[in-house]
Amino acid sequence: MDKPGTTGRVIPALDRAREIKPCPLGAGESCCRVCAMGPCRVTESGKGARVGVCGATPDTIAARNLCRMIAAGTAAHSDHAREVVQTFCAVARGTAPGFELCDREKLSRLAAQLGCGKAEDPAVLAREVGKLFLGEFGRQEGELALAALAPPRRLERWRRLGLVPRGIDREVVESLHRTHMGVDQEALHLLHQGTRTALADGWGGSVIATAVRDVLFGTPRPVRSRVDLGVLKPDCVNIVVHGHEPLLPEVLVRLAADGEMTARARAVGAAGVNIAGMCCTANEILMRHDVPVASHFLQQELAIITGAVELMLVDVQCVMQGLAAVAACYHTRLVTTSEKARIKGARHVEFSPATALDTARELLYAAIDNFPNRRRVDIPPQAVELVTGFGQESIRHALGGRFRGSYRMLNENIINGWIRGVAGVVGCTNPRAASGASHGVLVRELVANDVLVLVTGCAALACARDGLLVPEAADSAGPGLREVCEALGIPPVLHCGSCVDNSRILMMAAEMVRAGGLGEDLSDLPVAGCAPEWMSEKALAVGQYFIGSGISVGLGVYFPGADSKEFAAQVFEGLTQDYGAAWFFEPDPQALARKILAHIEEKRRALGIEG
Ligand code: XCC
Ligand code: SF4
Repeated sequence: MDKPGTTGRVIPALDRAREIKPCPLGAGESCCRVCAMGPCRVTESGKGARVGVCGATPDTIAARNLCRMIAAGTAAHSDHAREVVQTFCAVARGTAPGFELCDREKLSRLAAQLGCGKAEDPAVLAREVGKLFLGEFGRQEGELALAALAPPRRLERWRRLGLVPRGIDREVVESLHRTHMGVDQEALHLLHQGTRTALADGWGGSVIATAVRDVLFGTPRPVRSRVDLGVLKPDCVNIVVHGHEPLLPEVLVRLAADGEMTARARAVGAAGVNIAGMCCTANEILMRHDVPVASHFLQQELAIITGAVELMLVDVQCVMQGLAAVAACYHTRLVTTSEKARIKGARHVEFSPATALDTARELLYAAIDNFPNRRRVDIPPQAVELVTGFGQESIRHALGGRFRGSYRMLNENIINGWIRGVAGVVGCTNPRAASGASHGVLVRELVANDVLVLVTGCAALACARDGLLVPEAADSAGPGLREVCEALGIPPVLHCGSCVDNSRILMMAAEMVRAGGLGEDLSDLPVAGCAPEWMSEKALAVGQYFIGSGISVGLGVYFPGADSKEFAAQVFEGLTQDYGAAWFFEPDPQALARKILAHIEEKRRALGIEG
């Protein structure tokens, strides 16, 4: 693949990762670049400085770096949430013609839960809910209203520790302030602020994003679909939607099914229009419309390399700049759609709620018109079945059994030992890890030991490619879990959506506490989280809000700043005292699984249900 103006070849991410070695300064050691007396590289042992020019110690620098990464991750999730709420408000005002309030029942439930009134008119109710949600971003004092969704014990603990987030934006700004040169210089104090910020993501921005999209586009129910590059169709106009905001893709999916588009596609010699998802946009439209998935983060460039993609639409987050160079070697049109994000070499067609229908139509036309420009097409034939669509509502239904309407039956199955516990496996795929392969190894081990696994993000897509998201995968489960899955007809690994949908996992854990029998706080539950192939700062925000909520989290790849012993002692142990949970680090997927299993058994023992 030759590319003019570069070193000669365009190499996708996997090859680039081989060429570029990770910087050792950034990973384990404490590298600080927050002021121009540095950058300072400090170590606790061996050669080199013990403190930075300003006197900052390695643990302070490591905590400061982590806090900044959490703030960035929180900002990403929450700014996405803001975008969705703004569209939601526009729909409520009647100024977004391409959208409607799809799940009105969830809207009423939300309004009741949040004390937003009982208006009969859904538009009025939506305006109230939208106003409350928008208020959560700019709140200056008091408590995030959504923090009240946490179990009372957890909320009490947060209050005692001063961890209840005020406003979402406020926590992000304060984290950036505190990590500026010469402000907060005590590792634990910084970590607490990291937690408060992350909680504003987990119980704030992410809850808002999930709830609002469910109301707008429908609350997911179990559906079947397919994943991998084989979902691209050689005889169709292929459009890949990539990124995180499902707003424009929702309209696009609807419009593509229109007879007019099929007729237009036929006129250029194609059989029709085929839409496939990538990364978390994929998870969104997969969950709600069973739109097939071209796959996870690491496959974005490979989709274009099939030569079969007429148009790739990208919005925000996890979009590799390398796409532009790869697209330039093919006929693929790369289009950026968010006001926030542009890529040199890509065309920009901006999404706005008011004109979404026209924009979607224009993009569909552009894709169809591009079909005759195809050159060689080479689509790998693989595509694997999966079942998706699990959230707190559908899991309550699927696992409800005769106790329909509660999590009682899940808890009963955990108490009687058929299911040992629950693990959330989340996050990205990373060429520094086994590029998606660790998920299969890890999850198979968990499932074989009767742990029910909930997956989101690219971890979910990696598991799907591994064939783990179908009911038949129960064959590889331990005898207890297999029995439960077979009785209910569900897979042992439940796809719960995109990365902001990690909020669904939190809500499910809160429901488990509410259903009784497994303690009174989230930290009592035999539950753990992990992100074996994380790469994005968002994954750290997610991990920190799980931990702040009482659920321990294992990280793969590397743990930033872990060479500082004092910092490591805090994040891997010290936090337990305050939160009842901490991080653990384990890059080997098999060993990570064993650590999660040990953690679950320890929680069971503490609950007195080890049998
Ligand atoms: Fe991005 Fe959400 Fe990671 Fe995938 S999992 S690489 S963050 S798309 Ni969120
Ligand atoms: Fe170095 Fe301190 Fe400046 Fe960081 S803040 S770059 S440790 S002098």
